[in-house]
Amino acid sequence: MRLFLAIEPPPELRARLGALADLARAQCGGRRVPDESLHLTLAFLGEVETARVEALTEWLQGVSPEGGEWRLDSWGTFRRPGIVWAGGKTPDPALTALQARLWDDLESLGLGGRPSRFVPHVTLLRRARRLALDALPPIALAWPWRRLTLLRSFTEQDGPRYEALARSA
Ligand code: 2AM
Repeated sequence: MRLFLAIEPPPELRARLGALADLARAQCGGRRVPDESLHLTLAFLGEVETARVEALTEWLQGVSPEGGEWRLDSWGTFRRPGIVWAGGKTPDPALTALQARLWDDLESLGLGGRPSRFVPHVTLLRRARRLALDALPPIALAWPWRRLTLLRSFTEQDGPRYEALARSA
């Protein structure tokens, strides 16, 4: 099954990010990520054998990050898949340290796929037709976080859907 580790936004922030996604959709076209799917990916694991999921779940339940507050102050794009995202102008040190620590653990569990760079972001649009961010308003949001979620990704006709399998302590 296709898995990833993410941080999910608290409800109020989820709605605010959804409002940003609406603004971006009006400006750039493409597919808006539904509110319930908005997340910050920390580690994309790809296809993982079912037999490994129990060990992953047990590991995650023993992880207890200190948490932090991620400041979102920037729009961004990934050109090739036409992604428009919200994130930080500079990488958040606590998230960067957490991502590195998670990959150390994941590699000890026998999982691969550590990316060469990590750009913390929340994908708001996919397949945008225009990557025109200049008319969008400035972003100033704070995201208090602590818990991590192991999510399973399904592909449905209208895009990906996610199911939470486990959470950190
Ligand atoms: P993103 O939207 O935060 O960029 C679940 O599929 C999530 O994992 C996606 O939302 C995407 O995160 C990330 N993801 C999907 N495919 C990926 C890949 N091939 N490499 C890295 N991350 C990927």
